[in-house]
Amino acid sequence: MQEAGEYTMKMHPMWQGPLVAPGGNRQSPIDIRVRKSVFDPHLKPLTPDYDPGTCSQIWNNGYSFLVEYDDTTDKSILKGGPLEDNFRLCQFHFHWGESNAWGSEHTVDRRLFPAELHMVHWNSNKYSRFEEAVMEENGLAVIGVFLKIGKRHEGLQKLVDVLPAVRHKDSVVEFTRFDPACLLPANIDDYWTYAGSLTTPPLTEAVTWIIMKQHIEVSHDQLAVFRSLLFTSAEEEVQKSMVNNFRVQQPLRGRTVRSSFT
Ligand code: SG7
Ligand code: ZN
Repeated sequence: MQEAGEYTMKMHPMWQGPLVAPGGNRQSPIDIRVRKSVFDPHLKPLTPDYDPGTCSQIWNNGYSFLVEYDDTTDKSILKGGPLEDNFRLCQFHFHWGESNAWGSEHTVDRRLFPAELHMVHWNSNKYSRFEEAVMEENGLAVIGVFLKIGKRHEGLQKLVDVLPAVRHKDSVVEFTRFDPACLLPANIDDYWTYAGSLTTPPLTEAVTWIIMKQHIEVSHDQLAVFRSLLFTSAEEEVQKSMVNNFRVQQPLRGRTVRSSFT
């Protein structure tokens, strides 16, 4: 599975050019070894405070689809948990596999999930724009949520319904009033956190990862709609299904994964 992912990444145009893996010491994603994670009693509850009114559009960027939020003000923010500052929500996206047997970027005791949600936030106390924060050590906070196959997710369905409109790379449609909190699991108090990187170029080591212990359930049919998206633009002759858009796992290199729970 991992080879399939690596292959996709190597073949994908986004991975060509100067932005190759910097080979740093805190790259993502990683395998979370549950019994090696360290309970930290000082970790606070996470307090997302999102305004659905900041939701603006969906964009197929040729790697995933991004649900983008207006981040010119502090209206949709994340604080608490391992974070000292306020982090503004700018977008969320997913990674998924061609089958339900794999697709997540992070794993838990080597267990793979069919998909993983990433909610991307940048530090608005220290920086003024995402582009600035992405280059800095404490610039970004990404919440990761694993998706499992089960019953249909009603909140996600609103999104699934508009995906056919962004089937091709570079297509964008207006998408408003979507509450990102509806995609979080019921229990957000239990999470793992570690210092890592973006999993796509520029792969900068700017991310405080917050990985939810509890997964959310989506139906097979909902994930099938993700898989009907394309890596390719409408002009390209050979169309390629958007699947296996995950990065291979990276070495832990002495990092500690902390948990908010015992
Ligand atoms: C940055 O990292 C951007 C995103 C990218 C994300 O937010 O580079 O890409 C663009 C074009 O906005 O998201 C799916 C994707 O390409 C990757 O973030 S992640 O580390 O959470 N996977
Ligand atoms: Zn991601």
